[in-house]
Amino acid sequence: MQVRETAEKIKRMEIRGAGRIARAAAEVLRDHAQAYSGNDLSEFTRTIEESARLIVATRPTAVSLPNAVHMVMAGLGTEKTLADAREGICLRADAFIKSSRNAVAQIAQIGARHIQDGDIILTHCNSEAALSCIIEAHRAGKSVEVFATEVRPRNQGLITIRTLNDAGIKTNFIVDSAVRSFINDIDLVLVGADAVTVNGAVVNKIGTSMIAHTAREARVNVVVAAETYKFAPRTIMGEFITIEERPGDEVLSDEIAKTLPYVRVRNPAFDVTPAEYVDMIVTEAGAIPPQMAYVIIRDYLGWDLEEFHKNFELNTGQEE
Ligand code: RI2
Repeated sequence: MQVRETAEKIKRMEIRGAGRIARAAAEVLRDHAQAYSGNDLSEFTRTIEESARLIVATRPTAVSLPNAVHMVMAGLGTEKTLADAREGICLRADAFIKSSRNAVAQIAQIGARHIQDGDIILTHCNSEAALSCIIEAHRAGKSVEVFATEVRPRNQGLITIRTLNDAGIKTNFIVDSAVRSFINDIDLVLVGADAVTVNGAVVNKIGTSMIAHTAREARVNVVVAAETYKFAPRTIMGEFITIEERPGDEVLSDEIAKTLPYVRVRNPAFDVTPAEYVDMIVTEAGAIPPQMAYVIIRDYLGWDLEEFHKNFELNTGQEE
């Protein structure tokens, strides 16, 4: 079944990046709806809901994933016929995918304006949104140079340097622990986000908070590029973002680990950068201070507190 395959790919990070996994989720729900061969509306609803739960449960941190699924599922249950329900899923999935791509393109335009000619930018991990700003600034004729981290343990930095290289952007590749050694050469830290909480904290690849702290100490601005669907509505209700802890063998091979019975490998995939370490979040709705996160949740995700209680609940069992 295609939904299971996509879920596995997201889990294994063959499909990765907060925006990409959200679009993959919308795509697979659409394809599943199209492929449904029965003629029973309640069975259709059940099977789509089951798929939605399966997809949401793949990775717990990137809130783009449940937000995308929520947008695709909204309305299911109110539609009166199977044809309408199927069409609804397909239309909403396509609308999400299109708006997600547009959002990245708009972020590129807005973010590029915050990059000055001659800037040296530090980026961490592989963020489509953050890279789009750098590439757009370069395309607009600004001279930019990038420091890209390696990003242990999954080495997403390799994807970043390839993209930057292909765009013809001068790039320095450094190990994660070299950030403080180069911070005084940096004009701007520019990263993506997996989630932004209502108090403006940014959840992103492990190491981001250390980089932001180092940048603050060196008085270097930290800018986050994040589509509005990466803001986390449920944090209004006091929910925490679950930080995914991935298997230890991503860090240390099982072969070595089994010779070290007293050693436990810890592998959190993300960390939290408090709002006070973030100067600006560039969204498709504009560049905002992190303290405005609530406004984005209210105005762009349209999820108010009352709606929470009415809405389709994806009981993934991941909440803390
Ligand atoms: P875009 C990634 O997570 C990184 O943490 C990256 O900063 C973030 O998603 C946002 O990526 P992972 O899937 O949506 O590599 O901007 O764990 O591409």
